Amino acid sequence: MVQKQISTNHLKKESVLIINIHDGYGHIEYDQNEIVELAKSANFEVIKAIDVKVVTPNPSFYIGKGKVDEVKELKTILNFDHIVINQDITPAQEKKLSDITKSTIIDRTNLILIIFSQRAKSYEGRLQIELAQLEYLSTRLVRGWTHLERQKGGIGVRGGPGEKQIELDRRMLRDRVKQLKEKLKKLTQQRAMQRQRRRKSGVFTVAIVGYTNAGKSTLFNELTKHKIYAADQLFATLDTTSRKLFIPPVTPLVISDTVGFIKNLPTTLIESFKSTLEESTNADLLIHVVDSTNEEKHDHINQVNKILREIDADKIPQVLVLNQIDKNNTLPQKDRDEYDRINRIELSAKTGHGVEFLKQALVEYEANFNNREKPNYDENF
Ligand SMILES: Nc1nc2c(ncn2[C@@H]2O[C@H](COP(=O)(O)OP(=O)(O)OP(=O)(O)O)[C@@H](O)[C@H]2O)c(=O)[nH]1
Ligand SMILES: [Mg+2]
Repeated sequence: MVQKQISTNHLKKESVLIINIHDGYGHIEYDQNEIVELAKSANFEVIKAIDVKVVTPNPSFYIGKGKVDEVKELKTILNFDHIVINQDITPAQEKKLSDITKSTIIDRTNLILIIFSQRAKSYEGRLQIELAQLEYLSTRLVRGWTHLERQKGGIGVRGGPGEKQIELDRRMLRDRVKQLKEKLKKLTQQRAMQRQRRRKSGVFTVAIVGYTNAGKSTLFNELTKHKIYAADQLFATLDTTSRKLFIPPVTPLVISDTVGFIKNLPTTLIESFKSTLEESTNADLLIHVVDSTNEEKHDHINQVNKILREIDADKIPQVLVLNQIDKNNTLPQKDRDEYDRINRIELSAKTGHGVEFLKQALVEYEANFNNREKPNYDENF
């Protein structure tokens, strides 16, 4: 039994072997670069990535027996700490694979949970990630939750507490889940009240949404001259930040930077982060940011729209922002739809080129939204 625990704030980087699953016909469910980026974003050192063909999953290990032997051999040579697998495998397969390779197994959901737990800064964010982790653990009965309690933020605990211990853990887990849900409910109500106040005052609210690492925070910073952490890593932003934005001479609005989306965002996370995601659901306009240089950009756009549908935000007007045009040296551009609304902008959040088109779009949407004589706001408010 492997007793090793995945710590989430590594002083010394822990190392991982990545197993990329594909079906042998060039079809891969997940982008291979993405799983490497996810592992790096979780602060792991990626020692090696191997491609493994799986046509029919092996019931015991998910990957075939021959591959299991290869991984065992790699373990003796490379001595990595954990195995990251770009599939969500069953708890039973995970346990068998872990025992035979003497490594902790981190599936895609667990990896995303680890990143979220490292990033959560706000009180609400921490409650949300703890809830998501516990919901994830509750499906994996062999894991000892009490260990998690001792090491806050830790996840992926292996080890075999006795039956009694598991029962005890289960009860504690249920109690804690209940407690967390109650605390989060209160916070959600507070947020709803804040939004209601905003609505009453007729403030136009805009949410910047998009795939992780598209450049949402960079764009938010460029628009608001704020300094949110923006970095070349997945899920750099976890907590929603809202700022008032005055576009001279008249438009006052509230703009929010939000958590990034990813393909098949684990449902435990969607559930737990509902109130954060609701910041988008309740916006009057969405700025959907895409990294225009990413080969997977069409898939990313579809994935983001899919999640927006899941959180009932798909009816909100959207401006698609194709970001990072500086990388291709192309010129900023704006397009309008059949109602003459700006619906697509090519810009660079980094250099600021084309951001004036976005500001123009915001002014127009806001004017439409309020459809009223606008008061003369002081530019320097
Ligand atoms: N060259 C170039 N790089 C950009 C541009 N916009 C963002 N980036 C870079 O892309 C990376 C991700 O940017 P962020 O603003 O953190 O992206 P995000 O969408 O907020 O990402 P998450 O919060 O992790 O979901 C950073 O390294 C930015 O410097 C751009 O217009 N041009
Ligand atoms: Mg961000």
